[in-house]
Amino acid sequence: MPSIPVVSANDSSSKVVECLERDGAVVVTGVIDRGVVDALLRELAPHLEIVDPDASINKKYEADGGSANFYPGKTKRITALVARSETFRSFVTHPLMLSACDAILKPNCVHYQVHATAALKIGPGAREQVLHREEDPYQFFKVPRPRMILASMWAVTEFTEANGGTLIVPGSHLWPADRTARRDEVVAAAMPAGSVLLWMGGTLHGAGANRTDEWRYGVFLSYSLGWLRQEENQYIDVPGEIARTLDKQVRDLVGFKMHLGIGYADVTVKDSLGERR
Ligand SMILES: O=C(O)CCC(=O)C(=O)O
Repeated sequence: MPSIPVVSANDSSSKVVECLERDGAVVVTGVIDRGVVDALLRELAPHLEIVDPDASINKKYEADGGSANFYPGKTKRITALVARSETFRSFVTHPLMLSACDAILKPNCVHYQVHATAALKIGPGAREQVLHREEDPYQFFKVPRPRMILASMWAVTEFTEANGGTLIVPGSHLWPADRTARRDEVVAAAMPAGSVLLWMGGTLHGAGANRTDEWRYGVFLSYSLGWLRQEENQYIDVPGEIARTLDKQVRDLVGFKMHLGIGYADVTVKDSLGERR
Protein backbone atom coordinates (compact mmCIF):
# COMPACT_ATOMS: atom_id res chain seq x y z
CA MET A 1 0.00 0.00 0.00
CA PRO A 2 1.43 3.45 -0.85
CA SER A 3 1.76 5.87 2.08
CA ILE A 4 2.86 9.42 2.87
CA PRO A 5 6.01 9.48 5.02
CA VAL A 6 5.72 11.29 8.37
CA VAL A 7 8.65 13.07 10.02
CA SER A 8 8.86 15.45 12.97
CA ALA A 9 9.79 19.14 13.02
CA ASN A 10 12.93 18.07 14.91
CA ASP A 11 14.11 15.88 12.03
CA SER A 12 16.71 17.26 9.62
CA SER A 13 15.69 19.21 6.53
CA SER A 14 17.58 16.66 4.41
CA LYS A 15 15.16 13.97 5.64
CA VAL A 16 12.21 16.14 4.51
CA VAL A 17 13.81 16.65 1.10
CA GLU A 18 14.67 12.94 0.77
CA CYS A 19 10.99 12.04 1.35
CA LEU A 20 9.81 14.69 -1.14
CA GLU A 21 12.18 13.47 -3.83
CA ARG A 22 11.28 9.81 -3.29
CA ASP A 23 7.55 9.91 -2.48
CA GLY A 24 6.53 13.34 -3.80
CA ALA A 25 5.03 14.31 -0.41
CA VAL A 26 5.78 14.32 3.31
CA VAL A 27 3.95 15.23 6.54
CA VAL A 28 5.98 17.16 9.12
CA THR A 29 4.39 17.12 12.59
CA GLY A 30 4.79 19.74 15.35
CA VAL A 31 5.68 22.70 13.10
CA ILE A 32 3.37 25.32 14.67
CA ASP A 33 2.09 25.43 18.22
CA ARG A 34 -1.38 26.23 19.58
CA GLY A 35 -0.57 29.94 20.11
CA VAL A 36 0.35 30.40 16.44
CA VAL A 37 -2.76 28.52 15.31
CA ASP A 38 -4.93 30.70 17.55
CA ALA A 39 -3.37 33.92 16.20
CA LEU A 40 -3.96 32.77 12.62
CA LEU A 41 -7.57 31.85 13.44
CA ARG A 42 -8.16 35.31 14.93
CA GLU A 43 -6.68 37.14 11.94
CA LEU A 44 -8.53 35.13 9.28
CA ALA A 45 -11.89 34.75 11.06
CA PRO A 46 -13.44 38.06 9.88
CA HIS A 47 -12.54 37.25 6.26
CA LEU A 48 -13.86 33.66 6.39
CA GLU A 49 -17.02 34.62 8.26
CA ILE A 50 -18.40 36.51 5.28
CA VAL A 51 -17.72 33.74 2.72
CA ASP A 52 -20.80 31.85 1.53
CA PRO A 53 -19.73 28.19 1.15
CA ASP A 54 -22.60 27.54 -1.26
CA ALA A 55 -21.64 30.33 -3.68
CA SER A 56 -19.61 28.61 -6.40
CA ILE A 57 -16.26 30.18 -7.18
CA ASN A 58 -16.11 28.04 -10.35
CA LYS A 59 -18.06 30.67 -12.32
CA LYS A 60 -15.33 33.27 -11.96
CA TYR A 61 -12.62 30.63 -12.36
CA GLU A 62 -14.23 29.37 -15.56
CA ALA A 63 -14.61 32.92 -16.90
CA ASP A 64 -10.86 33.38 -16.30
CA GLY A 65 -10.07 30.23 -18.31
CA GLY A 66 -10.21 27.51 -15.62
CA SER A 67 -12.28 24.31 -15.66
CA ALA A 68 -15.97 24.47 -14.67
CA ASN A 69 -15.96 21.89 -11.85
CA PHE A 70 -12.54 22.36 -10.37
CA TYR A 71 -13.59 23.63 -6.95
CA PRO A 72 -15.94 21.44 -4.85
CA GLY A 73 -18.86 23.23 -3.14
CA LYS A 74 -19.51 23.40 0.63
CA THR A 75 -16.05 24.92 0.97
CA LYS A 76 -14.89 28.31 2.23
CA ARG A 77 -11.85 29.60 0.34
CA ILE A 78 -10.07 32.92 0.76
CA THR A 79 -6.78 34.02 -0.80
CA ALA A 80 -4.44 37.04 -0.36
CA LEU A 81 -3.20 35.64 2.95
CA VAL A 82 0.03 37.68 3.01
CA ALA A 83 -2.09 40.84 3.05
CA ARG A 84 -4.65 39.41 5.48
CA SER A 85 -2.56 37.78 8.18
CA GLU A 86 0.65 38.77 9.92
CA THR A 87 0.95 35.24 11.34
CA PHE A 88 0.78 33.77 7.84
CA ARG A 89 3.85 35.85 6.88
CA SER A 90 5.86 33.79 9.39
CA PHE A 91 4.82 30.66 7.43
CA VAL A 92 6.21 32.22 4.23
CA THR A 93 9.68 32.61 5.82
CA HIS A 94 9.53 29.45 7.94
CA PRO A 95 12.93 27.64 7.89
CA LEU A 96 11.18 24.34 7.03
CA MET A 97 9.79 25.85 3.83
CA LEU A 98 12.91 27.79 2.88
CA SER A 99 15.23 24.78 3.27
CA ALA A 100 12.87 22.58 1.22
CA CYS A 101 12.59 25.30 -1.49
CA ASP A 102 16.38 25.75 -1.51
CA ALA A 103 16.81 22.06 -2.30
CA ILE A 104 13.87 21.53 -4.68
CA LEU A 105 13.53 24.86 -6.54
CA LYS A 106 16.90 26.64 -6.34
CA PRO A 107 18.57 24.42 -8.99
CA ASN A 108 16.17 25.98 -11.57
CA CYS A 109 16.22 29.65 -10.48
CA VAL A 110 18.25 32.37 -8.77
CA HIS A 111 15.47 32.80 -6.21
CA TYR A 112 11.97 31.42 -5.71
CA GLN A 113 8.77 33.27 -4.86
CA VAL A 114 5.37 32.80 -3.24
CA HIS A 115 3.11 31.23 -5.87
CA ALA A 116 -0.33 31.04 -4.20
CA THR A 117 -1.93 31.33 -0.77
CA ALA A 118 -5.36 30.23 0.49
CA ALA A 119 -7.29 29.36 3.63
CA LEU A 120 -9.49 26.34 2.91
CA LYS A 121 -12.33 25.22 5.14
CA ILE A 122 -13.97 22.08 3.81
CA GLY A 123 -17.48 21.66 5.13
CA PRO A 124 -19.58 18.58 5.92
CA GLY A 125 -20.77 16.91 2.73
CA ALA A 126 -18.14 18.46 0.44
CA ARG A 127 -17.22 16.19 -2.46
CA GLU A 128 -13.75 15.07 -3.46
CA GLN A 129 -11.76 17.37 -5.76
CA VAL A 130 -10.45 16.13 -9.10
CA LEU A 131 -6.81 15.02 -8.83
CA HIS A 132 -4.41 17.53 -10.38
CA ARG A 133 -0.80 18.70 -10.37
CA GLU A 134 0.20 22.20 -9.23
CA GLU A 135 2.36 22.41 -12.36
CA ASP A 136 -0.54 21.64 -14.76
CA PRO A 137 -0.91 25.28 -15.92
CA TYR A 138 2.63 25.00 -17.34
CA GLN A 139 1.33 22.51 -19.90
CA PHE A 140 3.92 23.46 -22.52
CA PHE A 141 6.40 21.30 -20.58
CA LYS A 142 5.70 17.58 -20.86
CA VAL A 143 5.02 15.42 -17.73
CA PRO A 144 7.16 14.63 -15.79
CA ARG A 145 8.01 18.34 -15.88
CA PRO A 146 11.11 20.08 -14.55
CA ARG A 147 10.67 21.10 -10.89
CA MET A 148 8.81 24.40 -10.82
CA ILE A 149 6.58 24.39 -7.72
CA LEU A 150 6.62 23.24 -4.11
CA ALA A 151 3.27 23.23 -2.26
CA SER A 152 2.21 22.91 1.37
CA MET A 153 -0.93 22.56 3.49
CA TRP A 154 -0.79 23.72 7.12
CA ALA A 155 -3.22 21.83 9.36
CA VAL A 156 -5.19 24.34 11.43
CA THR A 157 -7.50 21.53 12.58
CA GLU A 158 -6.71 17.81 12.54
CA PHE A 159 -6.77 16.26 9.05
CA THR A 160 -8.26 12.77 8.72
CA GLU A 161 -9.26 10.46 5.90
CA ALA A 162 -12.92 11.10 6.81
CA ASN A 163 -12.92 14.91 7.16
CA GLY A 164 -11.31 15.84 3.82
CA GLY A 165 -7.59 15.30 4.47
CA THR A 166 -5.69 16.22 1.28
CA LEU A 167 -5.53 13.31 -1.17
CA ILE A 168 -2.03 12.51 -2.41
CA VAL A 169 -0.79 9.97 -4.96
CA PRO A 170 2.67 9.09 -3.61
CA GLY A 171 5.33 8.77 -6.32
CA SER A 172 3.17 10.35 -9.05
CA HIS A 173 5.64 13.24 -9.49
CA LEU A 174 7.80 10.71 -11.37
CA TRP A 175 5.04 9.15 -13.49
CA PRO A 176 4.75 9.44 -17.27
CA ALA A 177 1.92 11.61 -18.64
CA ASP A 178 -0.31 8.68 -19.62
CA ARG A 179 -0.41 7.01 -16.18
CA THR A 180 -3.56 7.68 -14.16
CA ALA A 181 -3.99 6.85 -10.46
CA ARG A 182 -5.88 3.72 -9.40
CA ARG A 183 -8.09 4.13 -6.32
CA ASP A 184 -5.69 2.09 -4.18
CA GLU A 185 -2.83 4.47 -5.09
CA VAL A 186 -4.60 7.52 -3.56
CA VAL A 187 -3.81 8.26 0.12
CA ALA A 188 -5.46 10.84 2.40
CA ALA A 189 -3.04 12.91 4.48
CA ALA A 190 -3.85 12.30 8.15
CA MET A 191 -2.10 14.73 10.49
CA PRO A 192 -2.66 16.50 13.82
CA ALA A 193 -3.28 20.26 13.95
CA GLY A 194 0.04 22.13 13.77
CA SER A 195 1.48 19.76 11.11
CA VAL A 196 2.42 20.66 7.55
CA LEU A 197 1.98 18.49 4.45
CA LEU A 198 4.49 19.33 1.70
CA TRP A 199 4.24 18.05 -1.86
CA MET A 200 6.05 18.42 -5.17
CA GLY A 201 4.51 20.45 -8.00
CA GLY A 202 4.30 17.27 -10.05
CA THR A 203 2.46 15.19 -7.44
CA LEU A 204 -1.19 14.30 -8.14
CA HIS A 205 -3.39 15.57 -5.31
CA GLY A 206 -6.75 17.14 -4.45
CA ALA A 207 -9.01 17.96 -1.52
CA GLY A 208 -10.68 14.93 0.06
CA ALA A 209 -14.44 14.51 0.60
CA ASN A 210 -15.71 15.50 4.05
CA ARG A 211 -17.92 12.72 5.44
CA THR A 212 -17.98 14.12 9.00
CA ASP A 213 -20.05 16.89 10.60
CA GLU A 214 -17.04 19.09 11.37
CA TRP A 215 -15.08 21.55 9.19
CA ARG A 216 -11.57 20.67 8.02
CA TYR A 217 -9.45 23.83 8.10
CA GLY A 218 -6.10 24.13 6.32
CA VAL A 219 -3.90 26.89 4.98
CA PHE A 220 -2.31 26.46 1.56
CA LEU A 221 1.05 28.01 0.63
CA SER A 222 3.04 27.29 -2.53
CA TYR A 223 6.28 28.61 -4.03
CA SER A 224 7.50 28.70 -7.64
CA LEU A 225 10.64 29.53 -9.61
CA GLY A 226 11.26 33.29 -9.48
CA TRP A 227 10.98 33.66 -13.27
CA LEU A 228 7.52 32.07 -13.62
CA ARG A 229 4.18 33.91 -13.63
CA GLN A 230 2.65 33.37 -10.18
CA GLU A 231 -0.68 31.53 -9.86
CA GLU A 232 -2.00 34.19 -7.49
CA ASN A 233 -1.38 37.72 -8.71
CA GLN A 234 0.62 38.90 -5.72
CA TYR A 235 1.01 42.47 -7.03
CA ILE A 236 -2.76 42.85 -6.77
CA ASP A 237 -3.36 40.67 -3.70
CA VAL A 238 -0.55 42.41 -1.79
CA PRO A 239 -1.16 46.05 -2.76
CA GLY A 240 1.58 48.66 -2.49
CA GLU A 241 0.36 50.17 0.78
CA ILE A 242 0.69 46.75 2.46
CA ALA A 243 3.83 45.65 0.58
CA ARG A 244 5.58 48.78 1.86
CA THR A 245 5.04 47.67 5.48
CA LEU A 246 6.38 44.11 5.04
CA ASP A 247 9.79 42.82 6.15
CA LYS A 248 12.14 42.88 3.15
CA GLN A 249 12.44 39.08 3.19
CA VAL A 250 8.65 38.64 2.91
CA ARG A 251 8.38 41.43 0.30
CA ASP A 252 11.10 39.85 -1.84
CA LEU A 253 9.48 36.40 -1.53
CA VAL A 254 6.10 37.78 -2.53
CA GLY A 255 7.74 38.87 -5.79
CA PHE A 256 8.81 42.50 -5.34
CA LYS A 257 12.28 41.58 -6.51
CA MET A 258 13.60 41.23 -10.06
CA HIS A 259 14.72 37.82 -11.23
CA LEU A 260 17.76 38.54 -13.43
CA GLY A 261 16.23 40.93 -15.99
CA ILE A 262 12.61 39.93 -15.35
CA GLY A 263 10.16 42.15 -13.50
CA TYR A 264 11.43 45.69 -13.99
CA ALA A 265 9.19 48.73 -13.65
CA ASP A 266 9.51 52.39 -14.59
CA VAL A 267 9.89 54.03 -11.18
CA THR A 268 9.24 57.46 -12.67
CA VAL A 269 5.63 56.30 -13.12
CA LYS A 270 5.09 54.27 -9.97
CA ASP A 271 7.70 52.48 -7.90
CA SER A 272 7.48 48.76 -7.22
CA LEU A 273 5.64 49.37 -3.95
CA GLY A 274 2.95 51.50 -5.52
CA GLU A 275 4.21 54.97 -4.59
CA ARG A 276 3.78 57.58 -7.31
CA ARG A 277 6.87 59.69 -7.96
O1 LIG B 1 -7.79 21.44 0.25
C1 LIG B 1 -6.95 20.59 -0.07
O2 LIG B 1 -6.63 19.66 0.65
C2 LIG B 1 -6.25 20.69 -1.42
C3 LIG B 1 -6.80 21.81 -2.26
C4 LIG B 1 -6.24 21.86 -3.62
O3 LIG B 1 -5.40 21.11 -4.04
C5 LIG B 1 -6.75 22.91 -4.53
O4 LIG B 1 -7.73 23.59 -4.18
O5 LIG B 1 -6.21 23.04 -5.64
